[in-house]
Amino acid sequence: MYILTLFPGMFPPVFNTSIIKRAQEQDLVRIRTVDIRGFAKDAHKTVDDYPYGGGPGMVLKPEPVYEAVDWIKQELGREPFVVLLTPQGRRFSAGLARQLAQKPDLVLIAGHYEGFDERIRCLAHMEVSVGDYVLTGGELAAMVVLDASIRFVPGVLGDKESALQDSFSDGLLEGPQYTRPAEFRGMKVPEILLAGRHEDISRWRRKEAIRRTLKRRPDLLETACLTFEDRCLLEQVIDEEKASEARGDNCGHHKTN
Ligand code: 6GU
Repeated sequence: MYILTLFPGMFPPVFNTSIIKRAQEQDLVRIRTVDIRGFAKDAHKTVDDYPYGGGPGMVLKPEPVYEAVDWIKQELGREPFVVLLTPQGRRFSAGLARQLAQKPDLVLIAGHYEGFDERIRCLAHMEVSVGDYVLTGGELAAMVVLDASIRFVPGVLGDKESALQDSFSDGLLEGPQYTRPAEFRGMKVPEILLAGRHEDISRWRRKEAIRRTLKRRPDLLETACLTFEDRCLLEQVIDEEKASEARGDNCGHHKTN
């Protein structure tokens, strides 16, 4: 995976830490940052210029970006899948992360400044945005895309951490988790988790995942993959929540927002 950027210095602290570091050490992924400025032709290493027609800010020039992508293609000897990071792109998601993780060669282009020359878009197979807000540059977005995608590369996470158990992988949020102590400042861990009946625990976890999704992201339930049993749990949760609302409780030890 290649990241084209004007600020390669932003990446090492992120990539040389934790899971991404381990994935590189195990040769499961190879990440290289490519400094766009290195492909500027003139003595001043110019990568941006004034917009034609006037207006504020600077625009990223096309030549160095094209040159950089050409150089990557030559090095690879194959056509990479090129992603342009822009707030105008397709909204990033777990599904897209999974798709990108399957690409053998990925190039992420992180623009900066007010914008980039429109002709840079022609280089990209896909434009991706990480959300409806504007960042000062595509670097943080590239880190988000890379981090979320790497988790779907086989072997990067252990079985226990598997991305397939995460929030969103089956369209649901994860339920609550606890560790010791069993009681902390009056807040108790649910009895069922302490009792050690594994079937009950699995069922409770699934039910609480459904409850959490219903309360926080009901929109996700419309597209989630729910089994018949899940739908029964959902019915139960809806009834329980109605009853709880009628009683006016604030659901256990968590403060409601
Ligand atoms: Cl990909 N880039 C920038 N600069 N801002 C963004 C974004 C990307 N996604 C959301 N905001």
